[in-house]
Amino acid sequence: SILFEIRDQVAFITLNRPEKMNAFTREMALLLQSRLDECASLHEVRAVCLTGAGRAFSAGQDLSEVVDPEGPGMEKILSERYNPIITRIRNLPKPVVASVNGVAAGAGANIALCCDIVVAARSASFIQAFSKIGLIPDSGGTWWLPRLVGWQKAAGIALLGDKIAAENAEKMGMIYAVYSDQDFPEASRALAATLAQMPTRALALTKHALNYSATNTLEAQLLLEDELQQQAAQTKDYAEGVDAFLNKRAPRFKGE
Ligand code: LHQ
Repeated sequence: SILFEIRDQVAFITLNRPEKMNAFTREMALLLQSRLDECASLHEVRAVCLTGAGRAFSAGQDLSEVVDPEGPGMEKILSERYNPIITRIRNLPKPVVASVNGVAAGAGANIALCCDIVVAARSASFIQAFSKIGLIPDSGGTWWLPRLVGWQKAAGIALLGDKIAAENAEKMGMIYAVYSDQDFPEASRALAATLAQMPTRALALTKHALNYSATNTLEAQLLLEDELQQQAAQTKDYAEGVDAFLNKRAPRFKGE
């Protein structure tokens, strides 16, 4: 249900249950967690690209599973399946691109939104489908939405559960970029490949700083930047970047 392939130092993770719009079964959610762990530990992986097979990115939790009387109650679903996916993506010391090929609904939308850079095909869309079935936006949705699009848009999107077309999502700052359906596969692959050739440790430290910016005071953030910058300045990639600049040549970063 999940494909995994490493190419050009990018780990491509493809949600692969296209006949059910890549809706997450328990097995799939746990498998995604372990693939993300692999991405964190494999030295050769310097960027991650998360996408879906077929016409959806993901329709979120498989709803046929939650009506199973033998299945888990609500008290376990988020803590066991989705919350660990979100924290893994945020704590992964490498950039994660959500390459949203089609509709992203429910937890599927919010897994996309927590990625570092979210890009989408023009025909893709985002649906906070939760209110339609009597739930609340989970998997970090209530945290990200007001930060990404502001309070009013966030409230409207969360309460109404409207379908937001990719171009609209881009205009309101929910996602980074939209590509035509034709350009999308190559453009999103190239974006991940570009990130994989960049100074990986500096990107990880940038990600760390952004994570803290949401809750830090300015003073605390300035201290954190100071500390992280000293770490960045000790990397080989920093020495390479400065040397390449001074010698007017292209840098060759190794992620070290
Ligand atoms: C599905 C699903 C799906 C099963 C499409 N499940 N089969 C947290 C805590 C606890 C419990 C619940 O969950 C959560 C987290 C969540 O994610 S809650 C939100 C769950 N997701 C939704 O409510 C979205 C449900 N899906 C849809 O609204 C539509 O399917 C979308 C808008 C995604 C796509 O619509 P269409 O393009 O019209 O496709 P479709 O509806 O015809 O779907 C194709 C097939 O996929 C169909 O199966 P079938 O056997 O009839 O061909 C759907 O039943 C199945 N499918 N989503 N979540």
